[in-house]
Order: sequence, then C-alpha cells, then structure tokens
Amino acid sequence: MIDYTEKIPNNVDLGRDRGLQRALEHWQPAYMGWWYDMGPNESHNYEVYLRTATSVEPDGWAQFGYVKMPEYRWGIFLQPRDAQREVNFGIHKGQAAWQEVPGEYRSILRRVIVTQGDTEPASVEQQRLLGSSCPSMYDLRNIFQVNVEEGRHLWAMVYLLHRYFGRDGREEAEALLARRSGDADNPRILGAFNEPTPDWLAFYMFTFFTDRDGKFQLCALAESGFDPLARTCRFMLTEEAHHMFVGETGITRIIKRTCEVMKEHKLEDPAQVRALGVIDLQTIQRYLNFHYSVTLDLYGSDVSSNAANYFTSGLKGRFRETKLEDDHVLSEAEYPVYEVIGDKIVKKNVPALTALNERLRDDYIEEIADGVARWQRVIDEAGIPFTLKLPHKGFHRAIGNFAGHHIGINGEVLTAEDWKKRQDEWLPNAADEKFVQSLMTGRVVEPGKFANWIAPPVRGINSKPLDFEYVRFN
Ligand code: BYC
Repeated sequence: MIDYTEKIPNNVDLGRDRGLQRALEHWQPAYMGWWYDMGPNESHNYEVYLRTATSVEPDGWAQFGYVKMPEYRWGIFLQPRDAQREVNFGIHKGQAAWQEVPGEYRSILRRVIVTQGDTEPASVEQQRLLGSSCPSMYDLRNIFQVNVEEGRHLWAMVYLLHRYFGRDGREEAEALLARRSGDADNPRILGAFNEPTPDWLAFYMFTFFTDRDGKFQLCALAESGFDPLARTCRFMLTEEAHHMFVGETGITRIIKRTCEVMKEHKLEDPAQVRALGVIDLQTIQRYLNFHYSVTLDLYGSDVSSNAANYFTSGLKGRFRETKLEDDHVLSEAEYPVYEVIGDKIVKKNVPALTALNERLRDDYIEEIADGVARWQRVIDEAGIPFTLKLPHKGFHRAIGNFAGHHIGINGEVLTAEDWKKRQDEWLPNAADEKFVQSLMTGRVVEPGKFANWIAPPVRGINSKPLDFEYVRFN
C-alpha cells in the first residue's frame, strides 16, 4: 500500500532514508513552482473529479474524488520487487537484476532516465492552455487527469535520479524543471515535445500517437536489468493506458460526429462539412499525418549504436522482451531497415542489435494501424466513402535514414520543391488550424453538454453519468 501520511506519498519506505527524503522535499517546492507556472492555466482552484493511486496492485489501485490539482498527492510508486528477477537480455543475461546502478553504465542510464523524464513535464506544458477551449466538462476532467499523471511520471524519474545518481542526479532533476517545451534557448530534449498542441484535435492526436510512444518506450524500459527502473515503469504503464484511451476515443468521437452530420445533410465536400461546424475528414487525415510522422521520429535513428549499447548492457530491452523466443543477445540476428538511394527506397538488412530503434518503431506501427482501423470502422458504418491512411514510414521525417529526404505520403521520393508544393495537402495548413481553432473559441462546461464538433462518449468516468459535475469551478 501507499503511505499517504507522508509529505511525499510513497511505497519505497522513503522515511528510512533521511538524506533522500530531504533532497526530494527540497525538490518538491520547485516542482510546485513549476506546476503553478506551467500546469493547466487558471485551474488551481478547481475541484476536479480525479483518480488517485492508492495501491500498486493491478486491481483496486484507484480512488476517485474531488481534488484541487495543486493538492494532488504526487508521489513515488514502484511495483513490488521480485527477488528472483534477472537481467533478461544482453551480455549480463542471467545475472541477478541490479538493485544499484552498475558503475560502467551510470552515464548512459542517467541519459535514458533524463530523456524519459523530460517528456513528462513537456507534455503538460504543451497542453497548458487547452482547458479554456474544452468541448465538455468530461473532456476537461480527462485532460486534467492526464496532466496530473504526467506530473507523477516526472516524480517517478526524479526519484530514480535522486536515489541512484547522487549530485548529478539532483542537478538533472532541477534541469527537468528548467527546460521548456518550444523554448528557443532551453527546449525539451526530443522533437515532438517542442511542437505546439494548439487545439483539441491536436491533443487527442497527441495522446493517441505520442502517448503510445510513451507506452512502447516504457515497455522497453520495464524490461531493464536495472530493477528500480523496471518497477517504476511498470506502474507508469498502468496510468498510460488511460491517456491513450483519451486519445483514441477523442478522435473516434470527432469522426463519429462529422459522419453523423455528413450523413444527415448528405454532403461530402469538405467546405460544406466545415460550414456545419464539424471537422472534415480531410483535415483529420492531415493532423494524423503530422502526429504520426513526428512521433515516428521519437524512436531515434533506424541504425543506432546507442540503441545497441542500451540493449547489450541490459538497460533497455525490446517490446515484450521476455515473451520473445530467441537468444536475447542478438549477436547473429539481422533486421531490415530502409534507405533512400537515388530516387528509390531500398530495403537493407543490418545487424539486429543496431536496428533496435527501428524494431520498436515497427512494433508501434503495428499497434497504431489497429487503432486507425477502428476509426475507419466508424466511417464505414456511416457509409461514407473515405479512407483514413497511415502515411509511408519515411514521410515528413527528421530523424534517421529518411531525414533530409523528401518522401511523399505514399513513399515517393521527391525533390524539395515538389514536396513543398504538396505540403498543404498533406500536413495541417494555416487554414486548417485557423478553422479548427474557430470551432474552439470558448469552453463548453455545462454538465452533460458537448461542443457541436464532437460526439458524447459512450459512458462517463467511474460509472458516473455524462452530466455529472466532473469539475467544480468555485
Ligand atoms: N528529437 O542513436 P539515436 C513519453 C537524439 S514518450 C531530438 O538516433 P537513440 C510521453 C538522441 O537523443 C517516451 N533528438 O537515438 C509521451 C541522440 O542525442 P545525443 C519517451 C533526438 O539514442 C507523451 C542523437 O539524436 N521516452 O513517455 O538510440 C506524453 C542520436 O541518437 C530524437 C524515451 O524516449 C528526436 N526525436 O534513441 C508524455 C525513452 N531522436 O544523446 C510522455 C528514453 C533521437 O547523441 N530514450 N535524438 O545527444 C531513449 O531510449 C532514446 O534516447 C531515444 C533515442 C529512443 C529517444
């Protein structure tokens, strides 16, 4: 169980390590300062119907109730330790899982933890202003739930930095509160976390596409031979599921509403669809293209010696590593990657160890394709002749083998000039953004009411009705 009587709720017996407790209690006000500055705008007095973790057991960990977000009990929760656990891959395979950081891996492990940690506050910053244009109280409550949990995920990484990395860990923890999404001088580490999230269509796309990168990266880190990292990531994954749910159902509801209106008025022309105050499917496709491609970049280079090192040292595994049937060392195996040669995209086999980023990206793409197929079903059921498509893997990429090339939506290798000519057709253009924002000029917060451009969800939170007062504004 989690001890909520402590200043910092935890299940790691924090009270027994006074030095660590003091260091974290010192970081806590800095975190609160960051939350007041960069957390959801104007929300500090709202009482929000949030779930709070009460236990790390898979059943019954959630408790629901009204909480003012600055009073949310952010804390440190690790899954219980399995004393038998081993390092399951790489050159240390078969050794007992590490409870302390192996000296030789200190700096690369710290880098992975910092990179993971950096994304969490970044996403809160990106979503900071969205409350003022929410489509319903239900959605407002959901974004706040996502935000407090991203805050907790930051706590998870900061605990590891403080507990296992001494002074440089503490410095990194401070730097995590100093970088800012999109800041020219001190940006967040990874590309997608410096992109704006200007509207709710972008928010749902982000939680569907980018939070799912979170899932896959956390799954890979949950395999880590460094046991405290594995245990904290396992618990983070239970929270991540809700974030992806928000994204998937958010887009489903937008598509559903658009299709309803198209069907009712028997029209397909995007301009006419827009005139009825819903988002045309073509715009949804362009947002999809953007969020998919910037998220693919988050997996890093297709061929990466960093990725090989992470794996060989037992620090970061593959998706579902222990369920895979091979030697878990990958000294002989190969894996296909793609390269642009002249005007063609060519497949090439490389040592599997070096292609682990690409492999994780491929695992991700498989899951994404299933989600997009579920969205498609909504369109098909409405009888509307429109097909949502995932762009080619090389489209609009800035990291890896496709970076610097101009790949079209179907994988055609183009000149910079030809690509540019079609950019507005493929990616959200200024008119799209302006239109989407014109639908979201104010917030809809009457209980049970939803903005015209989105269908209500199938059910409320924690079996509450849709007209439940999910947020009290005071
Ligand atoms: N943007 O060999 P390379 C989440 C850098 S999301 C900018 O290609 P590597 C969440 C890279 O850092 C999950 N820079 O890549 C979601 C390296 O720089 P240094 C986040 C990039 O190292 C929603 C250089 O390029 N977690 O949790 O094999 C809401 C060459 O590196 C990018 C993780 O990512 C980019 N897109 O792999 C809230 C897990 N890509 O070090 C939360 C931890 C690469 O040479 N991170 N670079 O200066 C990792 O495992 C790895 O750092 C990466 C990159 C997979 C990201």
